[in-house]
Amino acid sequence: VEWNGLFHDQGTLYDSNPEPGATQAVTLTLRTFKNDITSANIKYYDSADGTYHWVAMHWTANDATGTFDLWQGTVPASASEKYYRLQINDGTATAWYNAAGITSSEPSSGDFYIIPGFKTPDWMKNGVMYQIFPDRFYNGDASNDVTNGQYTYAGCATEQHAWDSSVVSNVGGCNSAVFFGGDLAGVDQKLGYIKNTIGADIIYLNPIFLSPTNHKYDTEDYTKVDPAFGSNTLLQTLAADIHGTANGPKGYLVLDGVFNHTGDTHQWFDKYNWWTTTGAYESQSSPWYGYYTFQTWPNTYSAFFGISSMPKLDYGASGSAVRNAIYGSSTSVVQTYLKSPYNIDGWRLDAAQYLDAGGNNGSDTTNHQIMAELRNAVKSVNPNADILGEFWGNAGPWTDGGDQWDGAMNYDGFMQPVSEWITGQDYNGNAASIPSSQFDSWLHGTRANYPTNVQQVMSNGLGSHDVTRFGNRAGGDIWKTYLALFFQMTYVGTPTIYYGDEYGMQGGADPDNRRTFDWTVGTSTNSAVALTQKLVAIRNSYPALRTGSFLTLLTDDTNKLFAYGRFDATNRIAVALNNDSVAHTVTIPVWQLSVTNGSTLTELISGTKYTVQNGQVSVTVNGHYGAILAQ
Ligand code: ARE
Ligand code: CA
Repeated sequence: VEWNGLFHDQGTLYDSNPEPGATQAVTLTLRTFKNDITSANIKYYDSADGTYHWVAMHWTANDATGTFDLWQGTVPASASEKYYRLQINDGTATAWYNAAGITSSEPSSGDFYIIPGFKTPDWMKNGVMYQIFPDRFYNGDASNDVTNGQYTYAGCATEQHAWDSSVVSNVGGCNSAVFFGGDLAGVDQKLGYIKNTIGADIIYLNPIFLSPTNHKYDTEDYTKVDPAFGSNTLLQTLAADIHGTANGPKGYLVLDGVFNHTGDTHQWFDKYNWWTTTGAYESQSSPWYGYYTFQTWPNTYSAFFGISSMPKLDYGASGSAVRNAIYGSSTSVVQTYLKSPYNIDGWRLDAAQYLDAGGNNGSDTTNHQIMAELRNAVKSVNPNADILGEFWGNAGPWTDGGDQWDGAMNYDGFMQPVSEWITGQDYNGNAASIPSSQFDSWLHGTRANYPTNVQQVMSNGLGSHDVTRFGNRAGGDIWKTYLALFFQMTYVGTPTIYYGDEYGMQGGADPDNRRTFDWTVGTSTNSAVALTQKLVAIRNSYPALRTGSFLTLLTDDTNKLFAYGRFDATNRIAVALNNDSVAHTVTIPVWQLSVTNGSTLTELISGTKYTVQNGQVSVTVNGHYGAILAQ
């Protein structure tokens, strides 16, 4: 079997029903070199009966260029989850093909998924997300700025702003110097920048509810937007403006759901007796005593990473008061903001792996049950709402059953490999470098962790508020940002721009990764912003870049090159990336995309046209730059 001719994935060219319902059969297509094989089979595991089933594939057609044969077989409809691999025979040898790759002996993991009834939001598949740390983006209303002493807070720790050593202030918010005045009015006023200049349509806001810190991960009141950020009415206005088309395309709003823990100033806990009611810390007969886990009341209790200002919620059993308050009832936090008059479009679930009963940090079995209940609650209010989990490794246990999250922040399958390949550092800024071939195999392996519709809604960022800035890791070399943008906007998953990354903002670890947005740099005349705009526009105009198949075309470790195809029934696109600091001519085997000799491919940034010869095109790509060739 000639492995180089084999291809199958769950793009629409090779899968008749990427998100099937329980009554829809799925016809799968396998591509092989013409006349290469004698038979092929789908071998699938059906969770309904716990056994493997075989479906013989049959020859159906040739591709348009006559290079390939197409074989098909159909997995019958049913409601049960299935996993499949393909067995391919040429009379002498056998090859196996699944999401993890091609092998000569049968694989034991990495199969493709069929999960009837599991849909991830189309707007997330097709969108570009812009992540904002609200205090640092834009001050749209100076009248709500935090003043000295406004927040009294017992958990003050000194924070030094690495970018300006004259500013030494407190994470706890004891001092106004740590607040920079950014707010929801600021986001609203800059929608034109986000939607038109960048072209992003999904806005993800770090926490916005009342809390004494600038990051607001220690919630004091889920029912109130922090007054330094605005008001609940302003949140409604912002959501409506994001949804509207006055500033660009219709948009979507995702909020940060911090539900593993509250702040210690929350009414339910009330460590400092700020509330007239009695919190769990104040009395064992508090109505909320059972909301937390005390080892020795009141001072020893389960908390996020042992940080006492973040006491962990105890989710108890199904139907518990905490479950109802957070997501289970129609007046719960989760449901309230999904409904009118807010109508937010999704929740990013903070520290989602730890939610549980009894303060065990997710090590008991309740976490997945809680997540499944939370999904049901979210989807019952809005079936198109997105659930984006925060997890730093393989999030498969929360996505692959189709019953918990839609997707996750893609630290493991995007941010880390991109960082190591392009900057030679991991996302924490430590030396770590990988060649192109390893970059490719890392990506392949992490894609295989997820069903295709999950891959397509993974949040792919170059950085976040928890890691060093990409611009820092790139040593201030803006060309590395250019290259990263080429990849981000042409890869599988929702591109997520952490505010400022579009112009290579500098900054080390938390809190230095949360510098204020520089509005003199972040303009359409900035070269990186202008490139972002172009690349986002390209992504937005080619569905193949969002939901098309992905096929590696070449890796070259010596010249630091990587090329791949994104294609569907309408377009065939080849992307070439040059991770070297000097220009290289890349000869791309576009025959792999069934592009015919003599046909023309257009490079979408420059407009240059290339003619396909011998199944290839040769393109000269600048150092730390890319080329996108489309037909
Ligand atoms: C603040 C200071 C820090 C200081 C810390 C402790 O800024 O410098 O070290 O306090 O005193 C929020 C704020 C932070 C704040 C923190 C604690 O944003 O600024 O730190 O609260 O008050 C793990 C968790 C993951 C978590 C990351 C940070 O699994 O959930 O650590 N991320 C979320 C948010 C954060 C937020 C919180 C959780 C708390 O995105 O912004 O912090 O609500 C590996 C592991 C991961 C681990 C990761 C990073 O890869 O696999 O599990 O993530 O490393 O450590
Ligand atoms: Ca303000």
